[in-house]
Amino acid sequence: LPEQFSWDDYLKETESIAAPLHCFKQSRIPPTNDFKVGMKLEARDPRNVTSVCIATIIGITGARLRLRLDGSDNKNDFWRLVDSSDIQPIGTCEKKGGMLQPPLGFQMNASSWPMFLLRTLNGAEMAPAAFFKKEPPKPATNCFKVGMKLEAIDRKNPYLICPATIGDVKGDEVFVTFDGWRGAFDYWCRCDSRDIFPVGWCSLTGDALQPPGNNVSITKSSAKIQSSPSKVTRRSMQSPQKSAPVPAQRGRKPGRGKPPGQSAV
Ligand code: MLZ
Repeated sequence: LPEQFSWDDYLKETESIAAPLHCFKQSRIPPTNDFKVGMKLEARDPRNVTSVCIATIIGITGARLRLRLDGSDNKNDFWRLVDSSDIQPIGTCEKKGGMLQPPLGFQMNASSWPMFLLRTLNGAEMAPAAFFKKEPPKPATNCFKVGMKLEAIDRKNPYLICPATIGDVKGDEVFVTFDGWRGAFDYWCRCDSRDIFPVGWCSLTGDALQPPGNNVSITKSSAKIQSSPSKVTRRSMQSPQKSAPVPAQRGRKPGRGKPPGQSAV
């Protein structure tokens, strides 16, 4: 069996520190996830954020729900924290005077939406209001510093949470770099993004934290053989930028897209 990833060891090996809890828009203690597969709720359509739609819980992972919009296909599932402001109990939209909308890419004729809505809600198991948790407050400032470690959602594979390093800081934004993946999955996000978590989050929620990519695990085993890691080993265990600068990706935004030969899935 492969050795289990340990943040304690990894922080020592990489001589780095974990980003402090107060940097994140996450609750100090992850919210409990009482939801069950099959329950329905209202969710903002990620592809059409002015629409509130009906969603069904397809899966549960840690403090997150895997959601599928009713009337949509199975190719556009998305994940939300139980304390996300993007989800609410069924009936909330109507109470606020709004109307439930068909999802972008509604599979049927638009004229069949009212009947579809009635049918999908008929006899549905609705997620109880008490299961929805209040969104945590925003951090007062962007207090991330380059080199700090964190856990982050891989936006190309959003079910995965992976070890990451702050690669850059600009205003309210941070550049999230994924350890061991040579820049292929890196992205900029706001410091109050719900996609980034403090070190230790997954072990608290029961999520499976992914191990760092190969660029790290290879050097990790060589570090053991050599008893004291060489300079090269140490550097390659840090964030991708510091170790192996990714060749300029012409015509692409920095951090988006992948270097040749590396598959996204
Ligand atoms: N199947 C993919 C997963 C990569 C996940 C990387 N996360 C930062 C691959 O092996 O390319």
